[in-house]
Amino acid sequence: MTNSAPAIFPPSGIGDARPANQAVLDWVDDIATLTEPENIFWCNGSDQENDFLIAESLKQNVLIKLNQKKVPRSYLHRSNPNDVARVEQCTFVCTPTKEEAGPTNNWSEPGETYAKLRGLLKGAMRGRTLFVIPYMMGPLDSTLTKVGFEITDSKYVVLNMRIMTRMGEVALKRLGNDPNSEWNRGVHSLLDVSPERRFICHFPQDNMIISVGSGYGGNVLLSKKCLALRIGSYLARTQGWMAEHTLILGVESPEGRKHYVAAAFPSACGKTNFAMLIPPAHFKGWKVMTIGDDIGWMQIRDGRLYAVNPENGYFGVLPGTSYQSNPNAMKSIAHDTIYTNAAVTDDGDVWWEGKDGPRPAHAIDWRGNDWTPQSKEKAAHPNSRFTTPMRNNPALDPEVDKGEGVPISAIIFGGRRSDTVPLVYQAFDWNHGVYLGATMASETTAAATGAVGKVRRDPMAMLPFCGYNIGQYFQHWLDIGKRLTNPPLIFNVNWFRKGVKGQFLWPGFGENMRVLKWIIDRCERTGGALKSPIGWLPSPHDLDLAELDIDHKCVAEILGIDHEEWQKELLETEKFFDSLGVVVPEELLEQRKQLAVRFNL
Ligand code: OXD
Ligand code: MN
Repeated sequence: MTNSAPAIFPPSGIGDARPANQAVLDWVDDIATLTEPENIFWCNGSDQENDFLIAESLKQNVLIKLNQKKVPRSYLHRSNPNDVARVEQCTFVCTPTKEEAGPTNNWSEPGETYAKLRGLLKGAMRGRTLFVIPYMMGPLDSTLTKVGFEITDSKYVVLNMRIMTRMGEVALKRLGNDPNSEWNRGVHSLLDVSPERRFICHFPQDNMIISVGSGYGGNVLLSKKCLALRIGSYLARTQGWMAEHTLILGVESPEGRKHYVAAAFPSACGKTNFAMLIPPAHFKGWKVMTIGDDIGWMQIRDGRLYAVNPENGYFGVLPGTSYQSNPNAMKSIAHDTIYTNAAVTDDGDVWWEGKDGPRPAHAIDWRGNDWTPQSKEKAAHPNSRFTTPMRNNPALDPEVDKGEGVPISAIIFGGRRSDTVPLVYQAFDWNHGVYLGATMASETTAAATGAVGKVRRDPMAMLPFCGYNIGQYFQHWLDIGKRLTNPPLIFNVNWFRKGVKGQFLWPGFGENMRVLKWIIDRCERTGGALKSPIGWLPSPHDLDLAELDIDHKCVAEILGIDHEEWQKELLETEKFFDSLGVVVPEELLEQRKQLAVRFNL
């Protein structure tokens, strides 16, 4: 089924959009000679091409038809059950030396790795179609925008890339004919979708990605984690900009004053929900609008940071998404969406745990088996996903295509922490903020294979995505700060703190507007705060809690700092910095020392 990818033969006028750039043609020739496909399909991203690929995918069971009245022009894909999440243990940064990849990346020597991958790719596309996808990351007229080409033998990848990137003619135009222009080479092959032959390899110096053995989005939509973050962060450092795992949202007051904030949370910690937040009734006239839900590319202009969203769609987590948690996401995915590893109800609708309404009495689960509420297994995989165009989002910010980007007033770091970390606090300055980002931690989720719920340090939510040495990455943040005359304020948030009885202390979702409002007040220099050892903390009356049904004790608890917990936290950050070795910049060690002093330790 999804493990095989038989060749398809398009009618003329489809699949023949050869680019003019000789460097691309030569590279495709090389990969085609190696992989020996049945035919080559040059994608142009047109509607006609998309319809053809959907029809073929339905024939070959790569897509499953849904009830078109319930979810128009939407389809389900079931991935191989061994292939449902990002695989960090199979992800490599292949720099000439191990030091360049640094202590947080798996490293493998480029020469040997190319040889191994070429061995795996030899004849890998026999009997299959080789698709060439030209795509562009970033708005049409942005100086940050990058062009990439992905070669793949998966129709699912082509269909998803069309949603997630600006694909086709625009990318070819942007690239032009100069054989020396900068563009990313990405090669993907399903091979036999075997975990033993699954490698996601990045060659930053060559602007090259090779991903084999997987069909899961995060491993194979090479535009996203591979180019926009891993290779992107490498390019960003050498070119003086930033590629970050951040949502970007705009927030407008009833008076029409607008701020943009970027927020870095690890995978499956609510970036999409925050980016699409609908303010509660109490905040009449306030609007939150989305620039992006996962990745921000930022550059300095006039001493400020300006951000663009390089993507064109959302690849979000389904479980827990509902009209209650995220109405804008629900409206976005109501049509023209690809669902991956969701369940299907008897009337052909998609279903996942946490969707509105009662659980269906019967469904077909994500593996294709019968499911009832009595089943032990989940109906949808915990990392089941939607791929949907950003233009479906009713809260899309009007500036989303603006090439120069939007000015960032605040950067927010956040993770899933049951204890220790208060609801929100503000760093004293940029370098302190970099320390907050560098030491942030979060409980792991189903977005990557491995244990769920384990606290791990995830600096700037970039642990799995920083394409070079993490120490140099920290230094890059510090260096950017030196170039900013009007830097964003930096905050840390934690929606997930629990009380003694294990209950969440904060309602989250739309109510996070109250925290966002305090952040905006701080940016406008109107919000009150208390100086604490960890940073500026709101007191309960600095937060607008009107019309919120919350126990005052919970508010005090969620804003509280427990000295014992912070003593432990300081030890953990020391261990973390020690584990990174000599690469941690002196400035961050100093920040840690000062924090200890503020706690009288
Ligand atoms: C994602 C992730 O898919 O971070 O965005 O895993
Ligand atoms: Mn992400």
